[in-house]
Amino acid sequence: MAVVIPTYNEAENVVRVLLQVREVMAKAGLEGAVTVVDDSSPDGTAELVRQLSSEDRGIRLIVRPAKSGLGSAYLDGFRDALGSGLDVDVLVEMDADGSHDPSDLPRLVMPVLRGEADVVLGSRYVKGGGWEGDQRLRELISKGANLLARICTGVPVRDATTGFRAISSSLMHKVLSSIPPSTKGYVFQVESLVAYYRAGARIVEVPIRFRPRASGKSKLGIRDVVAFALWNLKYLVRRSLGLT
Ligand SMILES: Nc1nc2c(ncn2[C@@H]2O[C@H](COP(=O)(O)OP(=O)(O)O)[C@@H](O)[C@H]2O)c(=O)[nH]1
Ligand SMILES: [Mg+2]
Repeated sequence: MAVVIPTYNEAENVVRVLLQVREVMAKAGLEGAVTVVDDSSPDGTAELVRQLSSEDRGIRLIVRPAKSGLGSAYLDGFRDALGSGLDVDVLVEMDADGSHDPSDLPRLVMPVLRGEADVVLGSRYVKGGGWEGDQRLRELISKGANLLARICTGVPVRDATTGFRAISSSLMHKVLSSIPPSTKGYVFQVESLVAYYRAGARIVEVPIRFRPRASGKSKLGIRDVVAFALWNLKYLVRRSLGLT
């Protein structure tokens, strides 16, 4: 497996999450690596990861010259994993900030490894999933975003914006070139999901508890929310006109 973690200014979080991911992988017998895609964070995130990667070959680092968005970070990480020559059967998207619990990893990847699913979404909106701590505004925005995405794209899932997911490598091979690298944040999550769905992927949801970020600030803001709404409305129009 290959876990891809995009980072921008996550120096206070990245070491903990990497060590936890590697521990969970070892305990569950999941072979592979975790790759951090850092956009030259001014807080020195990459140096911390480089240090760890010199001690553990299962920790890899890609440094890009400038902040270029979540979507292209994931795509660069996936391309690297698929081209690494390692036997990668499943790809995982995960945040660095502690919102995603590394101990959920086995539940996320096993359906893909067993051949039962092509995409597994870590879902806040199926039984057993949800939000931890005080994140009421984010929860409200997320629920609105998911309602909009379900109406506009027609993809029948509960949590289309989740950033904790597993994707089979063979599916990714098929769709990678059709996912626009330009899209950011929440749009990337929905646009990639639409690509999987249209490729005929078997998509399942497993419950996750989404925790507040451990330290630092969210990089996604009101602009991303507006861009998300506009993207969905445009998609709805194109879909209604039979243009997609
Ligand atoms: N490489 C890279 N990582 C990013 C960028 N924007 C966000 N991230 C990372 O993507 C993950 C999710 O971002 P976050 O700010 O927590 O979004 P939120 O959880 O929706 O508030 C975190 O690990 C961020 O450090 C970016 O432009 N480039
Ligand atoms: Mg976050």
